[in-house]
Amino acid sequence: MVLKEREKKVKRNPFSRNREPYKLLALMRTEAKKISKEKTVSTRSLNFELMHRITDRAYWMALEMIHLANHRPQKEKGEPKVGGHPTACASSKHLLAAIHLVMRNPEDYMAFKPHISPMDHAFNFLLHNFREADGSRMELERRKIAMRNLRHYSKTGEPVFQSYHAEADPDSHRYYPSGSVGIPPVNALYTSLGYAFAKDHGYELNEKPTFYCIMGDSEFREGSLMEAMPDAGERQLGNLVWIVDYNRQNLDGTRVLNEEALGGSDADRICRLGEANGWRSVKLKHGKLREKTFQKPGGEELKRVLDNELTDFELQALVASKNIKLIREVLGKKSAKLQTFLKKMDDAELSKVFFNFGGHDIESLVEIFEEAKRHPHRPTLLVAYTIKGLGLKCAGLSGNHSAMPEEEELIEMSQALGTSHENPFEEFESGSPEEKFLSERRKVLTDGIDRLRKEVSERKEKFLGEANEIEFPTDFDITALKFSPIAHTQWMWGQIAAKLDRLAHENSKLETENDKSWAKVAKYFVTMAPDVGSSTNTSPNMNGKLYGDIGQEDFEAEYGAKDTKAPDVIPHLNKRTGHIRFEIAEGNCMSAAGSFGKFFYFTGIPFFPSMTIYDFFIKRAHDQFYYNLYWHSHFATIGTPSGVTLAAEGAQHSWKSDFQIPNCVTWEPCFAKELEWILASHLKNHFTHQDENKESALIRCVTKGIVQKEFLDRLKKQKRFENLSDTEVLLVIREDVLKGGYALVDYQGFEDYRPGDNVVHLFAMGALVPEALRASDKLLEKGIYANVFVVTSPDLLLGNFAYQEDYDHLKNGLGISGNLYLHSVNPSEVKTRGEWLSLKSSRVPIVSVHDGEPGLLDNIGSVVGVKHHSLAIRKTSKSGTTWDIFELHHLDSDSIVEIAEKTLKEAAEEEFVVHSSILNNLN
Ligand SMILES: Cc1ncc(C[n+]2csc(CCOP(=O)(O)OP(=O)(O)O)c2C)c(N)n1
Repeated sequence: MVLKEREKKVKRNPFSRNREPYKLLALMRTEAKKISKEKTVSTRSLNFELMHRITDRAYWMALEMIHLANHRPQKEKGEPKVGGHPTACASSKHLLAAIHLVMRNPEDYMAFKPHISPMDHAFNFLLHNFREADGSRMELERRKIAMRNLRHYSKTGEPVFQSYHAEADPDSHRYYPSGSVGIPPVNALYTSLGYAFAKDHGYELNEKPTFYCIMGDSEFREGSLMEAMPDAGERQLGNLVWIVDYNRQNLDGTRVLNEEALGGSDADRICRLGEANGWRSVKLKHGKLREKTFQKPGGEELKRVLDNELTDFELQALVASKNIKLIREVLGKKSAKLQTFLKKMDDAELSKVFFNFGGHDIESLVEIFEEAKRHPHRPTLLVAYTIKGLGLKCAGLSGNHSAMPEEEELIEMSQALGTSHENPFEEFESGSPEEKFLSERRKVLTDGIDRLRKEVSERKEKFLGEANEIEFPTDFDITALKFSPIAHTQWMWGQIAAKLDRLAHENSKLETENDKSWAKVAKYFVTMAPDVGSSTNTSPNMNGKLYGDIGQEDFEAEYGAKDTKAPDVIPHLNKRTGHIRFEIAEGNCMSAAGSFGKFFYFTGIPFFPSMTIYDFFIKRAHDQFYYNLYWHSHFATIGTPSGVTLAAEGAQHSWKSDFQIPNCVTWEPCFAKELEWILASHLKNHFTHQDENKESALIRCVTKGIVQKEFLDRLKKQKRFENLSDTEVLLVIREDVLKGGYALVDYQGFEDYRPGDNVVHLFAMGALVPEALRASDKLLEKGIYANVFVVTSPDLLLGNFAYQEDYDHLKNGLGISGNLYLHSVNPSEVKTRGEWLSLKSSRVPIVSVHDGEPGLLDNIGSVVGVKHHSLAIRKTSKSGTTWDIFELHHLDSDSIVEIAEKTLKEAAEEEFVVHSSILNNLN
């Protein structure tokens, strides 16, 4: 159907002389046939009644899990409630049943809304799909312990479940962590793109996963999902299935929408949205029983009334009433014709029909999921009508989001099911049809997962074995640097990215040992950008090398209309491509970086995505960024340009996104060489898997040119480097750069250098280092020795990572201390109090200067215990030259000089109190 639609479109295209679209169509057709043969199951052979019984048992187990989590014996007074979401589990239970009991293949991925995780655990429990941390299957007794430990903190290694899907859960195989709604389905989308990218780049992955994502109807209002929808459509991600659990309720209650204004229900709006964005949309309102009823004489009127005469709000009120007499009356009022038809059904029958919502009909769901597989180039969006709390007394009630059934209700349920409330996690009896079915299913799913995990882990081991043989260079040998006296860090990023892109090309000339080493891994380096690739110096990676398909011919080439001064932005599906272009959709690009950065974890292919983004706009993708880091994804974010250095762009752009989140190291290099070292080290650590808890890098780059010569010139003036060669000096400094900071100017050993008297430490970061150098020179003219320390990573030198090591590099590496210095004792200034003498003394004070929020560097003083003034961005900015703007924020060299003198004076006012006997003893 879709193929035909597409064929028609291509034929109608008056310009389609190019044969490529037709080739593509042929390919799509063969693939579609193959997939429908390989993967589809005949629904006729399936026993759906039995699956409903298994689902009832699984649901009851999920309720017991939540009940146990909320009734722990050790609960202390004042402890916040534990919670859990029985009603959301009910609304999704049949969606999950169709996936777990029929559709799910070992290679498939699941991104499900957070609060249905107990339902997942219950199905996985029955499918023996729990694993120990080492990947081995979990034994029954430990599986039962895990079921009792929802939302429990494991103190002695007992298996537990986090509140929402988590990588640490025993059943986490190919689940996306959940918690923040609206994000995981987008990550699933981009993992799907990752598979397409891997396939088009010749990687051997013998899997064709489907990506199942379940979300709530209110969740579906999340901007992140809207942002990603056109991307999935255009990129033809046919293995993606988004399922909206359409229960017409959210946390705050029933969703009351203005259907008149929307031109229909929200379900209709969602379906239109899907179609408009290149998806196949399916609205599943009615279950099989209703469909059968509609076929009876007069039944079509029931369908018409249910489809057209009830708003969602009215429908929901009837569901919540659970009053079948009222339901009969209301339906009858909508259509006199219908009254006669309804009379043919008694209350029990009518109730079954009325409450037969499509999203609770496993058979209908399986049919739709099967159909999705027959459209390998079009993602599927399913809107499934469900009932929140189905099976519970609170079903459909507006405020039931966190409602818990009372213990009596659970006991009643267990009696109806023939199970034991005291001993809830018993499997079906051996020999029962349910157990037989589950045991067959385990052979496909759980055994298959074992095989897949083995395959992936062998691929990982093979790659790591090879990577560990590589002598990773410490830089990229960017020769252009030698001819670029003034260069900026964004330029250097472009040089490195372009070089890796060149080396990724199989036929590239490998001229040096450096080339040869990087060439072994360069193909895994993927660049991406949300419409800022060319303005962040990434053009060489883009030019004719964008990955993707346009479904039409290159008219620019045909009409001789190529802009030869700009990168060629026609995408291709070939191996030579290494850049993924995004619209202005920072969230999408960030999620893609996260998903590609998890590729090694899932498949053993170690992609290292690096995205450029204007630093200011990282906050647009903050939630996605956090998700990626929480997920330990391996990727680099190049925030560039950044801060007020972007003065020409004015006020709004000039604020940095300064955040500290675990698993990410933030960098802000100044000299181009620093960036080379930083990226080289990150790549090496990624490929050799030495980046635990530092999987991601956020690197701030700027477009302000820096005189590169100053780097070595200043270093070589230091007394400690007097007899060392350039290479030896750089070797020492590289180590410090990678630990978070280094001394660029160090007057130690100079004549008349007196800490506690005429010495101040200046800490500077990024583009403000030259200002600190100028200030240091000016201070020297005034007889003040101002050492300049360059902060390359605030995280490593002063943030969480430093905290874990008691600021070792700051204190011991750079030698910053709170020592109190006493230079000379001028008898006229000594105050005496009895036998105690009070002497004037001082420590070496600190001034820091950086382009960012004060909190980034303002703890140096408190860490070592000295006076510290932090020059930073404390107000919104303006347009102007960089110098104007540095002055506006008091970051310029004169402001540094002024504050350094003031701080020195303040520091000199300290007093050193000592007992006279100590001084006497010293004599
Ligand atoms: C981004 C985000 N915002 C808010 C929440 C808190 N929250 C969890 S579930 C929920 C309601 C979800 O409603 P809906 O999407 O309709 O799903 P339902 O629970 O009705 O199945 C909310 C607001 C969250 N987890 N993530």
